[in-house]
Formats: sequence, structure tokens, C-alpha cells
Amino acid sequence: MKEKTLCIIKPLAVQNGHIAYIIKDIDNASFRICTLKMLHMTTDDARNFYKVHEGKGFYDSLVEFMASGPVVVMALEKANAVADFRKLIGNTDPQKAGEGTIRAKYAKDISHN
Ligand code: 3AN
Repeated sequence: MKEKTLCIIKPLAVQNGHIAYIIKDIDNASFRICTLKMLHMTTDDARNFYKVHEGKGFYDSLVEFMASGPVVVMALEKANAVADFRKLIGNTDPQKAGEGTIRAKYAKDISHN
């Protein structure tokens, strides 16, 4: 059954010119891009989006980072999209992300991934 999942190319990857390469990887993995938008989150947007992490040590710096520059937001569709997209991007910590995953290739560290 087809599923949808959310993808955000974060500010540092946008700033470092990785947008096209990341979209190519997503396309090569047979995801359909249903929606794509470049936007700049406000601090309130980022606070609300990451509400689940409120109170954790990294919450404030995460919010600040996500509001620090434009991001690219996509809705992606394919069969098994949620699990397959996790595999494609790799572990939250790029040091632990498998070779060839998007985070292994383009992320800086666990806070900028
Ligand atoms: P993912 O982005 O892999 O779905 P989540 O939803 O657990 O991971 O976390 C959302 C974001 O919070 C991550 N992308 C990362 O930027 C940040 N984050 C999660 N865990 C940590 C951590 N231990 N230290 C710093 N930042 C973290």
C-alpha cells in the first residue's frame, strides 16, 4: 500500500548546496515528490513542529537551527514510504548512518543532520 512521508532538507544542507543531490537520491530511490516548497520557518514554527522534543537538552538549539535559514519541505510517496525513507536517510547521528545514506553523505553532526 502506498504511504506518504515528510522530508525536510535542513538549513545547513540548503546553504551548502546539497538540495539537488538530495532530491536526486530521493528520485533514484523511487519516491514520488507530491509537494515541494522552500520556506523559512519562524522560531514559533520550529517550536511547534518539534514540540515532541520540548524539554530535552537539544530542543532550544534545534529550534534555533531550524529557523536559521530556508529549508526545503517535501511530501514523498511510495509503497512502504516511512520505513524506506528512514533507510534512505540513515541514522539521526550521521556518524552511525550507513554508508551511502543521505545523512552519511551530507550531514555534519547529530544537531545538523
Ligand atoms: P529524525 O530526524 O531522525 O526523525 P528525531 O525526530 O528523533 O530524529 O529528532 C528530530 C531532530 O532533533 C533530529 N533531526 C536532530 O536534529 C535533533 N536531535 C535528535 N536527537 C538529538 C540529540 N541526541 N542531540 C542533538 N540533536 C538531536
